[in-house]
Amino acid sequence: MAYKGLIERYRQYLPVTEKTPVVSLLEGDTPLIRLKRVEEFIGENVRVYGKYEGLNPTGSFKDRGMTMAISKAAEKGVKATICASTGNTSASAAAYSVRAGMKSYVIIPDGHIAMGKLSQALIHGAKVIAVEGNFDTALEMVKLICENYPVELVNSLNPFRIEGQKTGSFEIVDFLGDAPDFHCIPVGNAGNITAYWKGYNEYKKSGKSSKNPVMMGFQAAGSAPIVLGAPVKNPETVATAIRIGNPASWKQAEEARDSSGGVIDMVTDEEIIGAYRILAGCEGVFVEPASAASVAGLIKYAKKGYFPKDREINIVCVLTGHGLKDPDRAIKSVEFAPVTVKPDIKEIEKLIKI
Ligand code: AN7
Repeated sequence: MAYKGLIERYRQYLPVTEKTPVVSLLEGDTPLIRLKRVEEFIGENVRVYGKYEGLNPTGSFKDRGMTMAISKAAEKGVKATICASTGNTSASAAAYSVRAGMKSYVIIPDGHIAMGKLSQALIHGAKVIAVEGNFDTALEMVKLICENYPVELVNSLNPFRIEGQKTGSFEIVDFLGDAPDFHCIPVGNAGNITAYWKGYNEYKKSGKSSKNPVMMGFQAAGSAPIVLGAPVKNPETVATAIRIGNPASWKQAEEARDSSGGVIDMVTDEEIIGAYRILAGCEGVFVEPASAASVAGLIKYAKKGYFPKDREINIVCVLTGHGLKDPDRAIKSVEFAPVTVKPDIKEIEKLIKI
């Protein structure tokens, strides 16, 4: 049967009824790609998979939550949505809102949004407001607006976002036949780790899996409030998507870590860019820097000897967003620029070494 989006596929696990007008762009159903070159860093007993969420309609995992949030908003008769965003939420909110005939407002930290994401919010017709300050300031502003205006909050504080995003776990279990042993994921506002953990637990309860994975969340070193145990006033990282100093789902992320026996740790920008280049340059998988935090964390923990050697294990890394979101970073991350030559075949032949 033709794929109809994640709400239709997982309807029985989601808070929707026949009355919910489903707003979908056929999100979800993303591939789990075996990452054999990454496995070389880990060990022969390990299979590593990347859940390539960059293949969602707006290029990130946010679409999973947004199809739910906007469908439920449409059910209520909402006319306008608002979010604070490091970029991907705004791209997704703008696309799904316009599809549902709603206005969308997005508040972003001035000067720290990757070009691809900003272009999406604008072309989908969102009213984009840049505030001086970071994501955390933007989210505070959004919460205040929501107290005073009839506008729907579509950040992951909206519980329907988490409901939609938990389907990522369902897809992983459906593909592997059981939950993986370890689940590595970037952590920013901590909605996604919360959602995956909820999904794994619900699937286990319904008998679809026999175990839960150990949850391993990774923040960027310059934006690691959960690791440090205190909000970070001026978060900094090349991974602008996770440049967040005071995550909304902080407690839930700690809960996922503690009840799975996992970790929330940090990776440096250097480690993030290293993993970013391995994924694109060795695996053919182009992700945005924040997404590479999951693989950077995996490599860091493999080096420490964290993973068992005495049995076969499956590890899933969530690759949360597409590399084309942030083309500037890709160009800055490589040594070679295009070489310009005269239109002379000899000139070109000099550069080709086969
Ligand atoms: C590619 O768009 O917070 O821990 O406003 O875009 O659920 O916040 C994005 C977050 C990881 C972190 N990877 O997820 C936003 C925003 C990518 C992201 C995260 C984000 P959460």
